Amino acid sequence: MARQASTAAKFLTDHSCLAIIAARFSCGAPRGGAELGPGALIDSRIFSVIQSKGSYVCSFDNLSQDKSLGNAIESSDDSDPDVDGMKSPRTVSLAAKRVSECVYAHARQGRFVMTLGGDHSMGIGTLTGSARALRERFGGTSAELSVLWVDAHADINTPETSLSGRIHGMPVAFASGLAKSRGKNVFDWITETHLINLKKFVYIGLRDVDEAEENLIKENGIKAFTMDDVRRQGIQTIMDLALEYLGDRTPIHVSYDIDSLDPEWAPSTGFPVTRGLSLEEGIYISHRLHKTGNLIAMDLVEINPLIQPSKLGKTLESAASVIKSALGIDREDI
Ligand SMILES: [Mn+2]
Repeated sequence: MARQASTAAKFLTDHSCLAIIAARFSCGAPRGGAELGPGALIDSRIFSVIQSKGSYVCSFDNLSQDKSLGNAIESSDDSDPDVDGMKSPRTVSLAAKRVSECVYAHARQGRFVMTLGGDHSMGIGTLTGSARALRERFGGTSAELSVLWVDAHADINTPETSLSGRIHGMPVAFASGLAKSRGKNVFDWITETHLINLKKFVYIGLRDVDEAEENLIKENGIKAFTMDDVRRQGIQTIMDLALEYLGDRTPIHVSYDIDSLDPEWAPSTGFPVTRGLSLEEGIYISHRLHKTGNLIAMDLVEINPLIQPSKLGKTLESAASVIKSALGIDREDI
């Protein structure tokens, strides 16, 4: 019998189950490798450690580009031509839909859902899956989803503002409805019930944001703490402010891009940016989220084992520390 997690999670009902979704996709990114991230993390045996601590029983779902998308859509340019500048739009849409359905199925049962990426376009799937499950479980706005997006990048471009057309830079736009469906098989599965509320959304760690993204953040009144803010005020104050902004009675989904950490701590990622969070700061964010008792889901994305492979071990260790802390393991006394 599994022991209950140390801080009772208020919005979970199945406290003993940790639903792990391996989102082995890189179709939203300009190069491959991120699809290998979930396997590398699982092989590092972090989840065996988590199970051995007795707090959770882990279940695994494997979603992958090869197997789950099958022959339905080939990701080659020929069979999945650009739509409004977006690259591989149907492939990414279908992958995100599968992630969304999988997250939803677990979250609907009141389980903690941990999605391992994969590129960050899968955030479209994770956030929409959580938002839909919570609307069904609690109805209306009484327990509307809050999101903490921990990332060097804002990932809020729309197809119109994106310079690259890569959907891993657009998940916040699609999950919030800022970017809409582009016709058949291009995010047409996203309905009102899937959408997150940008008034209940906070960024931490930003330091590489396009001008268009800055405008979108301002126009939509989104709470954003940059790395300059973290350096000026300290991570403790930033977390105080972030949690105060989101409020006490709200389920929280954290979407954690490993590139929020400084490349010193997480070199094996596609778009590293200097001046990032220290590992200690990254762990502190998770720790504070755990302590709220409101955390219901976590994404840990953008580990790319093909980049700086000799430093993959360090990247995985950092990711494991951040994950364990979010689950209340090993960091009880910070
Ligand atoms: Mn990201």
